[in-house]
Amino acid sequence: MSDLDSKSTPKTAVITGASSGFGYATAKKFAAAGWKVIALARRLEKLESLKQQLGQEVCQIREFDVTKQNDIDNFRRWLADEAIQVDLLVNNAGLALGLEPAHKAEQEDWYTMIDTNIKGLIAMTRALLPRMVEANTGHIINIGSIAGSYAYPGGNTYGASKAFVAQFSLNLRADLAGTAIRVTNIEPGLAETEFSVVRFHGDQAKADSVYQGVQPLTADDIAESIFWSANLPPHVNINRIEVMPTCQAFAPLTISK
Ligand code: NDP
Ligand code: 8X3
Repeated sequence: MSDLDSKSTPKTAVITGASSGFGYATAKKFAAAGWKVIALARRLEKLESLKQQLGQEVCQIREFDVTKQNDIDNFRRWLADEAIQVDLLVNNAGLALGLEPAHKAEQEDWYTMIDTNIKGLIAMTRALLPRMVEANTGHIINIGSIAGSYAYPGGNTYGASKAFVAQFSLNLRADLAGTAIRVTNIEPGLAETEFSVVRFHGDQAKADSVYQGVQPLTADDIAESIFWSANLPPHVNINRIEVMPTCQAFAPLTISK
């Protein structure tokens, strides 16, 4: 392929959790810049509306659950059958469930977070990485969280799952040394999406109160960080980006008397 051809071939991004929040905004951002987007999530009707906005030439959608190995295997086979080379995998699908202290938290919620934020993310990576390595091109952008670095009450398993994402991202870099594959972990702080509605099991009023009186990050702010990381020259690897709204900072350590 000549330089001219490679410049005119649109790149392809696979985005998990593209039905709302960061994933949705990221799909729109990349599509506007001429990328092809493969948008994955469980809620097909939300993906349909994304596809309608972006056009079917640009956006392919798939009802997809990152916790289902079958969905991942079928997707990997489909990519190979269609000879689609993935330039960017955004491992964004994830969730927090509950904000109770550990001794009151629902164990099922913990398992769901582990299945989605950890097992889903590693399974997607394991499925798509071999063809990236084979072609010696590609980029994996994981969506971690500041909760993976800083403990807060009720963060328990959610924060731990994002700490996993941080270390897994670094370890991927170690394994991929000598290849052209890039790995980035983006660690947002408070951002207004469906995140809190999900965390509080559909309690919209409780979710709204999280963002009342402050200016949180927006999904577009994070899409911008993802886009910037992905569009730097190939010799530049952003290892991690920690991004908070200005209104958020660090609590002092607690001393109980
Ligand atoms: P949203 O709830 O708006 O979006 C989460 C997305 O993940 C949805 O598209 C949802 O789609 C998808 N998803 C959840 N479970 C699954 C699953 N099993 N399979 C496939 N898709 C799934 O929240 P955000 O956009 O805020 O969250 C995106 C990521 O950012 C998450 O990993 C979250 O932990 C992280 N994050 C969020 C922050 C915030 O304050 N908002 C801050 C730091 C990190 P569907 O339900 O249709 O499957
Ligand atoms: C979500 C960010 O600060 O709500 O990952 O834990 S925070």
